[in-house]
Amino acid sequence: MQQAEAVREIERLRAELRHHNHLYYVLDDPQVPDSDYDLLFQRLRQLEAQFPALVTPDSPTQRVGGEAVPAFATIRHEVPMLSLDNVFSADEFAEFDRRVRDRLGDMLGQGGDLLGPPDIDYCCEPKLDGLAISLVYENGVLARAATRGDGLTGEDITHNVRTIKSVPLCLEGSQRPPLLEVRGEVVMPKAGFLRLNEQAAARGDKIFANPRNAAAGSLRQLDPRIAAQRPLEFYAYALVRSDGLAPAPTQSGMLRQLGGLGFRISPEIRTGRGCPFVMDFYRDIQVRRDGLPYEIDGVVIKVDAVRWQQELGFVSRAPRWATAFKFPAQEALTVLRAVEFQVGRTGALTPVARLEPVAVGGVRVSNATLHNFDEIERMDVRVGDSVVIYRAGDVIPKIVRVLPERRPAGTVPLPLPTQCPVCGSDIERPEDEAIARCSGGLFCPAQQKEALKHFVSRRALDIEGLGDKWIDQLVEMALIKTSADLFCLRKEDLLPLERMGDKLADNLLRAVDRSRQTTLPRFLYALGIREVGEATALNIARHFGTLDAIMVADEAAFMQVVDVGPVVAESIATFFRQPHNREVIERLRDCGVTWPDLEAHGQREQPLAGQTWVLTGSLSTLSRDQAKEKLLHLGAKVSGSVSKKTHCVVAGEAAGSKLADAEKLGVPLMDEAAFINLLSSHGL
Ligand code: D41
Repeated sequence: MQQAEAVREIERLRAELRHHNHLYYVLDDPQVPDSDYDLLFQRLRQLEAQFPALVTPDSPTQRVGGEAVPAFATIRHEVPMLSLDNVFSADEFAEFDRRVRDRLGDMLGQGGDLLGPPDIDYCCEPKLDGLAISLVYENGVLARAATRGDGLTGEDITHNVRTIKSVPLCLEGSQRPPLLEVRGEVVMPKAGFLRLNEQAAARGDKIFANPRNAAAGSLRQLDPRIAAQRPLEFYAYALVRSDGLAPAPTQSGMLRQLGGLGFRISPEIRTGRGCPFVMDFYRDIQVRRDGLPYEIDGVVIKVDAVRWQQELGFVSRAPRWATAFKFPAQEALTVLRAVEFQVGRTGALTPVARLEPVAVGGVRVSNATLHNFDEIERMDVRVGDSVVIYRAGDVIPKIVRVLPERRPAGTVPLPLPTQCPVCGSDIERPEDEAIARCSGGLFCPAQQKEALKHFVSRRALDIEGLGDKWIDQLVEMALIKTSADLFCLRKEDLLPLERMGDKLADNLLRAVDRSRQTTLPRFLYALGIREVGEATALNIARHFGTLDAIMVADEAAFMQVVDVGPVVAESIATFFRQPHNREVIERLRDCGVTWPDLEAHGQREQPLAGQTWVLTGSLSTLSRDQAKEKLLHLGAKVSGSVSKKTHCVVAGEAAGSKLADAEKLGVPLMDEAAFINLLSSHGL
């Protein structure tokens, strides 16, 4: 191929990839299947390898993370990065609004007006809890990215920011302004943060206290390949320099302009008039806070008209025309009173902090998690210490910091137990692991209780009414030890329990009886094998079909199951090798626990092999990812767009253009009920 021809094809590929990137990462609306995207990407990579001189820094191939930098350079902000003043209550916001109107009233000569200064239009934005950064584009191409630093100079983090998919490497649209500077927030979405911490915990690595720290830590890497693997997103909120572009007359117009240039803008932003509008916005966002994909710590309220912003100006590096209206704090300072160690189903010891009660974000907190032994050692937390606790949404509060300067005299490092606090068995803690476990196995009453609670839970054998308090009593009175003992319980065993009555005992026994008839996936899940959740249990059941086949399988055989890797395979194989586990299983079968065998599918049985399916709209019983996974299981390809070749479109609630496409092309449609039927007919 001639260079000239390569230039043309490379340009075409880049334009197409940029377009799909924008649809996917900025607009959340992919239009082609991932596989199509991959093909374009590979073709571009191939051409760039063939013609290295044609590689440019704004090519979509340049996001993966290039060379590490030796150290961070400093960058001076041509336009200082301002900070925001805070208000914490409706009254304080009303004062802010009053000040704004008084000032504008004076300046506009309306100060003495009988009606007083008019209501202000405000642009209301969620206050993303991430890191403020600044991006400079030269001739439409990302040239530099910097942290806020002290507002005047920040650190050069261009190498890391290039890896964030929602940061355009090259501006959208036909205009190529010579110079453009955009400010915004880098955040790590909650889901990505949880996944990142789970992976870190599994490896015994340090975990991040919150998504903001995780985002900051990711941007502070010298090696961009690390940042490239972190789930970061960028939301733009200000255009501070734009040579050659007509300036928008309002903040909301500027945000639309940023959207047009290819930036992601928070979909929550609203504009409206006066204090009542702002208060409604604040309360609405506060209510929906836990459901948002990223953490926010308040809202930012900005005078919408740029003309009035200019009239209002700044005081000591903060604009007079904007304020952060914060939610009540999520962090609080309190004192650690004691630490207890709880033993979980698999013997894992979780340190639980007992605290001097304190209000965090409007909720009274007296317990917090310390995660594991590593965390205790890392923080050197001691009884009597002042600690900072953090509570986000519906998750368990955690201790994030110790304040050593407030440590009282005479404290000692927290002794870590070497014996299980419940059964006295030795505690095992492999060298390279953060998690310590009781070695007592099912001899440990704590593990017995947790294993039984799991066994009877709704998604396992579903023994209705057999709640935690009954299990606790039954184990404490030595009436049951293992799940098989449940099926030997008689009425006279139950009646002596505290708060038990004749009728309740009958109901419980009936529920136990009913649970004998179950399914193989439920039974496998109920066994409580480490690493085997519901999805894995289902995959194993479908792969082998019968429990006998599972009980003779080895690690290599388990590795053949969909989504089962070496760690999971080892865990399953180890479980079935233990004689006492085999014994409990035999007893359960003797007690009449039974299920219909499944057809062994292995990996090959794929009824939808060769078909392409499309999902659109939302399903009430499955997430998009779950639905996709199940279709993949059945052998289908799942595509993002409808074409003549599509075999079927599954249309959920509020299905949009894809539904219309399907109708136009005459592609078969399926509603949620029919789809669920199809899945269950294949045991999914
Ligand atoms: O979401 C935010 N964290 C956010 C921060 C936002 N939505 N708007 C902001 N606007 C500004 C001005 C008005 C100064 C352009 C900000 C920030 N500043 C900001 N973030 C960190 C320091 C200042």
